[in-house]
Amino acid sequence: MSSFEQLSKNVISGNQTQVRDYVKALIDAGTNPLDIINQGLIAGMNVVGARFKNGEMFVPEVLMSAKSMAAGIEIVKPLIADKDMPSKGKILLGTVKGDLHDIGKNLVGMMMESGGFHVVNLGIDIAPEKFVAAIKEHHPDIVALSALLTTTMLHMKDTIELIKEEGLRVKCIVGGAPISQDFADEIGADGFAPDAASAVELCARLIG
Ligand code: B1M
Repeated sequence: MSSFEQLSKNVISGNQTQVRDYVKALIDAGTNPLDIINQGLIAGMNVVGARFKNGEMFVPEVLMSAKSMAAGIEIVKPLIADKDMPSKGKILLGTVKGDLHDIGKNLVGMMMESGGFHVVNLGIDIAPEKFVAAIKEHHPDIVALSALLTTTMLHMKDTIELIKEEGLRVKCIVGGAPISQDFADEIGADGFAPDAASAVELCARLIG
């Protein structure tokens, strides 16, 4: 098994210590840092995303994998100029107004980062005006809204409406346990993702 495969394997199993060790060994061997990210870390997370989607991996395991991936990235990042850091696009992520649930949203954020996107995570209880201000500050390609309550999901509509009223050209996607494709269509969202892995695929489709 190649060193890249061993690194991927440890990302999949969520072994942070081994991931750090393999990344350091690859760096010591003079490996291109971008290859470490693309062929080792991201390759591993791609497998995790697929297994999560198929119900072969569960939330705690995915979080361990995402943390392992982040531990590897931390070591490699200083070796890469910002301009070279692979980024498929910028995503602004937040849980909507009145909603304090963030476990799924953070999982989505980690998977997006692992998938090569730059993520600005605004946190929880984000009012439409705050999303608008953040879009003006960060100029994202996509705004990703999360809601876990049937009451707060209505604020997704308010948020999308305000973004449109302000004339901001950005794609809006929605997700969270009570959200459906029908609801997304009804409120004029550009997309809906039922889980973290699908959210990464959706972003790649919308940007690419
Ligand atoms: Co609350 N809660 N909660 N809660 N909570 C639910 C959601 C609930 C279904 C429980 C129940 O009654 N069975 C229910 C909602 C009912 C409804 O509206 N229909 C509920 C309620 C009622 C409440 C309170 C009102 C309870 C009260 O105070 N009376 C209150 C509301 C607080 C508020 O937000 N204002 C409340 C509070 C809390 C805690 C603070 C205690 C805690 C949150 C802690 C935290 O997040 N830091 C909590 C929790 C943990 C839950 C449950 C048990 C678990 C949620 C979770 O983290 N799931 C939940 C019941 C349940 O789901 N079994 C429940 C795991 C997570 C990985 O999944 O978040 O669905 P999920 O994310 C998935 C997908 O949905 C998707 O990808 C993720 C990964 O696959 N996804 C996206 C999510 N966001 C996305 C964004 C995207 C794309 C995909 O971007 C486009």
